[in-house]
Amino acid sequence: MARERSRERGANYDETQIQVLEGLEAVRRRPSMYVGSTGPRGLHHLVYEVVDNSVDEALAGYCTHIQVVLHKDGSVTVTDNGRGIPVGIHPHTGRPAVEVALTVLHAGGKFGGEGYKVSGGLHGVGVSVVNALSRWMEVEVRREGGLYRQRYERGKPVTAVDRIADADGTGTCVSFLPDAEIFETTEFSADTLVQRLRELAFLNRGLRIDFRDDRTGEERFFQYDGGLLSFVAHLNKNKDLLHEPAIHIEATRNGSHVELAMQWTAGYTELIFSYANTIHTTEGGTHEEGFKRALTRVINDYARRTGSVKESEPNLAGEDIREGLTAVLSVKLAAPQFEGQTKTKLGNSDVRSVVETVVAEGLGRFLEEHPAVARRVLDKAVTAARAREAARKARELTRRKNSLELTALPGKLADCSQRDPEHTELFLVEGDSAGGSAKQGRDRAFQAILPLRGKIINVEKARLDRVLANEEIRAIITAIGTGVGEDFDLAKARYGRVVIMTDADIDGAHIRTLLLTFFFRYMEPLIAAGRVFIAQPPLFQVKRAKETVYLYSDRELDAYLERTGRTGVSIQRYKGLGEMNAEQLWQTTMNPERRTLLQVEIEDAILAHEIFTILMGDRVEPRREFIEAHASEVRFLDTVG
Ligand code: 0RA
Repeated sequence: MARERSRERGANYDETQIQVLEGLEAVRRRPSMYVGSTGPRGLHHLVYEVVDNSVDEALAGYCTHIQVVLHKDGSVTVTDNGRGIPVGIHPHTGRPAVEVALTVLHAGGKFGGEGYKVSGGLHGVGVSVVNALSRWMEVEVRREGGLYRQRYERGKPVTAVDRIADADGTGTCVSFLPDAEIFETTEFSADTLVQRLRELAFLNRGLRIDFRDDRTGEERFFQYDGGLLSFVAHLNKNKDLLHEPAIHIEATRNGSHVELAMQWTAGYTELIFSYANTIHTTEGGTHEEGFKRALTRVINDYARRTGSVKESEPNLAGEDIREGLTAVLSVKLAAPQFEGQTKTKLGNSDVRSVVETVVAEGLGRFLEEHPAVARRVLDKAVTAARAREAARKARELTRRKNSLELTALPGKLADCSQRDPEHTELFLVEGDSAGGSAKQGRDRAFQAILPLRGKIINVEKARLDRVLANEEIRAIITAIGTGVGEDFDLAKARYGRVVIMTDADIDGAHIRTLLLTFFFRYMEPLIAAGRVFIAQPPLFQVKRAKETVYLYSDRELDAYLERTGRTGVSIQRYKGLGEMNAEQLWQTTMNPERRTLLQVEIEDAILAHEIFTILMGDRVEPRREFIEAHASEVRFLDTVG
C-alpha cells in the first residue's frame, strides 16, 4: 500500500516536473512572446505582472494594501495583505498549490476561482513567467497561522515549500531578481514604476499602494478615495475648468462594471483615457465607442430640447462636443478580448451597448440636475462647431483659388531624390543658416531638409483652424504627407523618419518642445510608429595637436580631459547649429554612420500629456516649477539611442 502510494506520487511528480521544465524552457527560449520584449518595457512588465496578481486579490475584496520595494541589488519585492496563495497540496499534481502557481505556465488562473481576473492583455501571463525569467525568486506566504517560503532559481524550485515560522494574518510576498542572461538591461526605472502604480491606485479606489526605492531612498504612497475622480483632477490640475466638480458615473450591467469620470476644461484638447480590466486601451475599442455615442446622442438631445440647436440646424459633431473634455473610462469584465496591433483595443461587442446605456442614463440625469453646467458645455460645443465650419470654408476657398495649394510641397523644402519612405528622412531644421548648411551637407539621395524660420504656433493654446493656418505647421504637414488628427494616414508618409534638429540652447529647446507638442497632439501615431527622432549635434569641438574631436555632453568632455590632460587643448562650445559648416554638420549630426539619433517614445501617455500641458499650457507657475525641477533633461519623453 505504502509502495503503491509513493509510486503514484512519483508518477505525478514526473509529469508535472516535465510540464514545468518544458514550460520554463519555452519561456526562456522566447521571452518576448510572454513579456513583449527583452528591453526596458519587458523588464517592467515583470513587476506589473506580480503587482496585477495582488490587485486581483484586492478586486476580489481581500487585499487593501500593496507595497513595492526596489532593492539595491536590483531585485524587487511585492507584498500584499491578501489571503495568501494557498500552500496545501494541489490534488492533480500532488504538490503545494503555491509551487504549481509559480512553476506551471498559465496555472495562475486555475486557482483564482470565482470572479473575473482583472489581468489580461499584455499582462496576465502568470507569475510563473516572471519566475522563469528571474535569476532567483522567493515567495513567502502567511496563511493558516504560519509563514511559508520557497525559493527558485531560473524558475526551478531549489527548496521545498517550508513552514519557517508561526505567523499571524495573511498575505503574499514575492521577491525576484530579473535574469541578466535574458534582459538587455535589468535596471528598473523608478519613474516608470511610479507612473503605473499611481495609475493602478486611481483605477482601484481606496487601494493603498506604497513604493520605495532603496537605491535612492525615494518613497511614494498612493491611495485615492476619489478613484477616477481623483484621476481626472490629476489630469486637469493645471487647466482652467468649465465646471466643478467633475461628472461621475458608475454602474454594473450584464456582469460588466462601468466607471466614468469626466470634466470639460476651457482648452481645446480632447483627452480620453480608457481602460479594460486596468489595462490602458490606447487603441480604444467598444467601451470607448459606447461612451462617445452616448455623449454625442445625449448632448444633442439636450441641445434640441432646450433650443440651443434649432430644428433647421445640423447636429453637433462628436468632436465638437469633446473639445476640451478630459475623461477616464474604466470597465471591468469577465473575459476581455484584446485586439489591434498592440493588443490594446477592447473587442467585446456587448460592452459597447452596456457602456452606452450606463453613460446615457448618468449623463442625462447630470444635465437635468445641473442646467448651468449644461449651458456652458453646449456653448463651448457650439463655438467649436462654428470654428470647425470656418476652418472648412477657409480650406475650401484656398482649394478653389489654387488647387495646387494643398498638394504642392512647400517652396523651402529641399526634397530628396529617392521616393521610397523605407530609406528617406526629413530633417526639420531650426533657422535659415543651419538650414543652408544642412542642405549643402546632406546626402540628397535620401535626406530632405525643411528649414523652419517663422514662428511655430503653440498648439496647446489654439483651435484646429488657427493651427492649420500657421505657415510653418502647414509646411510640415504637407512635407510629411500623412494629414493630421482623425485624417492621419501613416501609409501616406513621404519619409521613413522625421528628425528634429535644433540648437542646443534655450530657444532650440523651446522650438523642439513646440514641435513635439504638435506631433504629440496631431500626429501621435507617427511617434507611436517610432518615426520621430531628435538629432544630437555635438556640444564641443576639441582640438589637440592635429586631432579634432566632437563631444556630445559635459560628461564626455570631462572624460576626454581626464584621459588626455588639458595641455594644448582648445575647446569650442557650440551654441548653435549655424556655427558648424556643412561638412561638420554632416559628419557630426547627419551622417547615419556616425550620428546618434534619439528616438522619441511615448513611454507614458499620462505623463506626456501632463508635461505638455505644463510646458505649453496657460498656467505660468507650474511651468516655472517644472522647468526648475528638470532644468536640462528631456525627461518627459523617454528617448532611446
Ligand atoms: C488563489 C486562491 C487564493 C488566493 C490567491 C490565489 C492569491 C494569489 C496571489 C498572488 C499574489 N497575491 C495573491 N494573493 C492571493 C485564496 C484561496 C482562499 O483562501 O480561499
